[in-house]
Amino acid sequence: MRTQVAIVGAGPAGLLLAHLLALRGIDSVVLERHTRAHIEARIRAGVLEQGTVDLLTKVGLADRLHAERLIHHGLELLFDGVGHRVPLTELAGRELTIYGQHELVKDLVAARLDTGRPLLFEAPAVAVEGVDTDSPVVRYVHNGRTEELRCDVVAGCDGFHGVSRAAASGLTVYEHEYPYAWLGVLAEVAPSSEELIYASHDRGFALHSMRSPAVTRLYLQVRPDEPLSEWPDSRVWTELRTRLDRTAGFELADGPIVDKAITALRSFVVEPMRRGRLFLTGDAAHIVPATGAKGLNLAVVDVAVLASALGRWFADGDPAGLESYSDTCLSRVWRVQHFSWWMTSMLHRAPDADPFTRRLRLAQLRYLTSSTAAATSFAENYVGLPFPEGAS
Ligand code: RFL
Ligand code: PHB
Repeated sequence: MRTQVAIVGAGPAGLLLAHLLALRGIDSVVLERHTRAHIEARIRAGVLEQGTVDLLTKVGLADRLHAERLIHHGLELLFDGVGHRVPLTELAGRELTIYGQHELVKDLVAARLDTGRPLLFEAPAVAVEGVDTDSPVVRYVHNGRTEELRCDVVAGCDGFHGVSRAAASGLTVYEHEYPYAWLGVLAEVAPSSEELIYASHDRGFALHSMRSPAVTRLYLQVRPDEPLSEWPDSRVWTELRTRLDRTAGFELADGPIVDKAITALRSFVVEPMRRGRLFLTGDAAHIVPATGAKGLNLAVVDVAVLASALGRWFADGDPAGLESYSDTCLSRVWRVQHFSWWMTSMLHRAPDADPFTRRLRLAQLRYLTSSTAAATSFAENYVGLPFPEGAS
């Protein structure tokens, strides 16, 4: 098989890239290791920046999103038993959308299949070769046979555990591990608050989020090595009640837990996000801790920049966009990396933290919730900085 762009991975990055390329008349083949059912059921992100929604709308992928999403204009920071609302839209002029990543993936898969262009499930890429030549090859397994996909360009959209990053020798890796992880649950119960609640408690961080008027998404800070078996549903609810407790007016409703998983928090960046004809996007190139709700939004910016650069290159051979791809994306990635690290450090309790560090975190929370200047800076980052030029 031969195509213009071989896309490894049918997560949000790979599927959106395929769509943006098709709009420019560029052929691609998408290879996905899992089944359609698996990727459409994988519970992950829930918060979309307005820039992300604007792009999805512009390219015709947001009909169901607009019908089903929840729009948020603020969030709550809870500490010392008192909630403080941050009016995000009032401060930063943009709104946020709550729409499950797996719902978006369903929309993207349907749009791709509608075009009749190739999207292969259960087709894991096993090697990406020849990225320093002008005719790279992706080897993949499909129906028990190893196949070759020849192309002009490879887009590595295969997430943190994918294979494409390994094909790019000479990258510099920047990494930071956190001494905690998130236990996330999805519960069939109406949200107990209209907005997200980020809670900093002496027992650790907790987050109250949602997916719809009938589904709540909740997270608890846990140890990275903690087995899921230590968290029966009853313990999850008790711990959430403790950490989300406040002096006045909040009752956490519980309901059946339909998904439960522990996810490590990690900061990770490779530089550059390119090697020859291989371009890395989204989680394949960078991971941010989930506290700032930014991973999916970053992936969307990467593929918007890449699609536009590939459009210019295939149309008239202009390499300028491809040459600046990595720098353009990394500039945003590092801003978001800092924001996510800062928000994570402010809200989590490190297991070995001394009383001095705890006081610093509290001082930061008090400043953020009492100074308009501090809250505005937070809001500007949380709602998402404007997309870079050339991302469309
Ligand atoms: P993905 O989604 O991991 O997709 C990669 C795809 O590649 C496939 N794959 C392969 N396919 C073929 N051959 C191979 N060898 C392959 N190896 C892997 C995989 O099966 C998969 O289908 O990466 P992508 O597209 O870059 O998207 C990134 C986002 O998924 C990620 O950044 C977000 O989920 C992060 N994130 C959040 N981001 C937000 O913007 N807002 C949020 O509210 C938010 N909350 C979260 C999150 C991530 C979380 N977890 C579980 C990591 C909350 C959580 C708990
Ligand atoms: C979610 O709803 O999954 C979510 C919300 C906010 C975050 C992370 C995840 O910061």
